[in-house]
Amino acid sequence: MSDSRGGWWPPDLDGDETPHEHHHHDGDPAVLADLDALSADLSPSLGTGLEGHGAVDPYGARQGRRPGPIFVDRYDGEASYGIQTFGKLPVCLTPEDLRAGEMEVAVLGVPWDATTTGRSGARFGPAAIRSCDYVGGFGYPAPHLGTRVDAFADLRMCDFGDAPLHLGNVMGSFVGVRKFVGAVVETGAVPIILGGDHSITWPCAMAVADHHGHGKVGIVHFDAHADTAPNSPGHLASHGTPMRKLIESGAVPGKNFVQVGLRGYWPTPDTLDWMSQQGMRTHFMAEIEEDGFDAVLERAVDEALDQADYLYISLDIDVADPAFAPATGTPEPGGLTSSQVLAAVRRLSAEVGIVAMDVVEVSPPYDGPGAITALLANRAVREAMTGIAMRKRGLTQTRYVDPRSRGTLEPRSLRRNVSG
Ligand SMILES: [Mn+2]
Repeated sequence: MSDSRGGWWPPDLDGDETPHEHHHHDGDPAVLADLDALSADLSPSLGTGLEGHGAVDPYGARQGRRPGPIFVDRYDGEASYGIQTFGKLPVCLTPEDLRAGEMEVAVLGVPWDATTTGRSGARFGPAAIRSCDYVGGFGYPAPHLGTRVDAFADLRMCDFGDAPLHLGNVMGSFVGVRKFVGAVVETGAVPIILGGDHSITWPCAMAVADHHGHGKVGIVHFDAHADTAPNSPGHLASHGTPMRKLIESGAVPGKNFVQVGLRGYWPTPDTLDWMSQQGMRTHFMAEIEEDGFDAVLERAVDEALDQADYLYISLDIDVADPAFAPATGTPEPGGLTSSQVLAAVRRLSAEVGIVAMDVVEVSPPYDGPGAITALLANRAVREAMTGIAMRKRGLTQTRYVDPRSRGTLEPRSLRRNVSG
C-alpha cells in the first residue's frame, strides 16, 4: 500500500510486500483478475464521429416540419404557462433546428445516475431543475437584478431535451452522450448540460474537446471532490473518475484544470500526489477558509484566463454546503454558500467566457419539499446565461455590477419625506 498507516494496517496476511496494482481495493486476486478480464473485453473508448447522435425528430420528419425552434410558451403578458422546458424556452430537437434558429445556448439533460457511489437519483435531476421556474422565462422581461442584463432577451436559447441513454450500459450510454453533445457543439451553440451524476462530464467534456481541440479546453471544476480516482477493478467509469479519464485521454490535460472547493476525506494521498504530478491547480476549502472566497475566486479566474483557449465549467452542486444543497450523491459539510456559487459561475461566464457548462449531482429524491438543491442548480444555469449575455454586451470587467444595483447612489434622507 502506498498509503502510510503506521505499518500495522492493513494486516499483511500473505506476507507479500509487493504493492498491489489496485491500491484502494485489496481483495481476492482471482476475483480481481476476473474483473480485469471483464473490463479488458470492453473498450473504454468513447468512439469517434457524430453519426447516430440520437438528436432526431422522427415525427417532425414524417410531417415535413420545417427546421427551427418550436415555441411552447404561453406568455399572457402577466405570467408564463405552456409546456415546462428550461425557462419556457423554445424546444429544438435536431441540430438542424439549432442551426435554423441560430441558437447560441442549448440546455440539455443527461438523466443518468448508474455510476454514483453514494445516493442515487440524479437521473431525475434534469426534470427537477427545469421545474424550478416561477419568474416566467422566455418572452417575459426578467433581467438579472445585479447586472440588469436579460439573457432571455439578449440570447437565442432553447431547450434541446434529454440525451437518449441505454440504461444499464455505461459505455453504450456514454458513447451516445458524447455524440449528442458533439452534435450540439458542432452547430456553434453553447451546451448547458443538466446532470446526471458526475461521470457524464467524461463524455460531455470529451465532445467539447473533440470540437475545439484536445489540449485546448480548460475546465474550472467546482466540487467537494477531486473526481480523479483510478478505475475500480472491473469498472469502466464512476462519478469519481471523470477528471482522470479526461486527463489520461489527453482531451483535457491536468494543467488545464482549476478545481475549487475540495474538502472532506477523499481522495487518498496517492491520488492527491497523482493530481499534483498532472499539474492540476486545486483550491481546497482550507485555502478558501484561510484567504476568503473572493481571493481564491480571483486566482481561479486568473488561472482560467491563462490556462487554455476555451473554458468549460463543471459544477458539482455538492461544492455548496449541504445546508444549501442537501440533495446530492455524496454530500460533504463545510462548503460554499449559494451566493458564492452563483457569483463564481456568472463571473467566469462573463469575464473569461465559456463554451460549455454542466451542473451535476442534483438528486431530487433527497430534496425536501422546498427543492432547494434543484433551485440552486436552476439559478446557476441562469447565472451562466446572464454571464454569456454580459460578455456579448461587452460587460467583461472584473466583478461588473450595474451602478443602480450597487448601493452607491446618493443616500436619500428620510427627512425629505417629512413635512415641515
Ligand atoms: Mn462531488
